[in-house]
Amino acid sequence: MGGTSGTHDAALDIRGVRVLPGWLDADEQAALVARLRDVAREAPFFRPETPRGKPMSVRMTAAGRYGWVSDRRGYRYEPRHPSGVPWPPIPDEVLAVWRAVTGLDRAPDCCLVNWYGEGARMGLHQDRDEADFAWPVVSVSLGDAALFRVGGTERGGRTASVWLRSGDVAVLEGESRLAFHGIDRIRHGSSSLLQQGGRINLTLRVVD
Ligand code: MD3
Ligand code: FE
Repeated sequence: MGGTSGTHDAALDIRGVRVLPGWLDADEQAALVARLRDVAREAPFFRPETPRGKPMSVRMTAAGRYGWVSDRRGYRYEPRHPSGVPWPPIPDEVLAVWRAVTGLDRAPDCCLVNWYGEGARMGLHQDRDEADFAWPVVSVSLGDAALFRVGGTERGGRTASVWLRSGDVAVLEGESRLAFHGIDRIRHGSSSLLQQGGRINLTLRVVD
């Protein structure tokens, strides 16, 4: 997958985040979307609430041993979808991306699926609900382009931005693992990959 096709651009480094533009070709992207439809059939997208009860603009679901959820009880990993069903397994095609870009034998525990419709965004935050920050995080972008912003490990520091496009893969490891990051906006309608439009981001993490 990806690296074998030889058609993608050279990796770029943005504040320690390794971005692999065009890692997935169009057929690979379409295959992933088909697998994600299967996931969403078993574990439907839902709109999490912040602990203060504000609905998030991003819709979410997950696959794997854990999914990330947020509601008035706080942010946390859970072994089940809010409906009570276990999360479906992470699709093999997704695991293959993780193995190819990390070289790790250890599989991720969680494939968070974020779906950004028109106007959805994600504010600057750190990912720190996992037990061991030595494991990398891998992100796969599908559908509309997104303006991704990443800073340092302190809130309020200098940030840099890059457009993530469909098929791009980002690897967060080392110093970038605890960087503040977010999605400022989506270029709605910039891709026709998703029937419903918008952007899907897969975030692969080792949780415990
Ligand atoms: C940088 N998602 O789900 S993925 C998230 O595009 C999240 O949906 C964004 O941030 C999205 O938590 C960004 C890229 C990403 C993921 C984890 C990171 C960037 C990261 C962890 C550390 C630094
Ligand atoms: Fe994050």
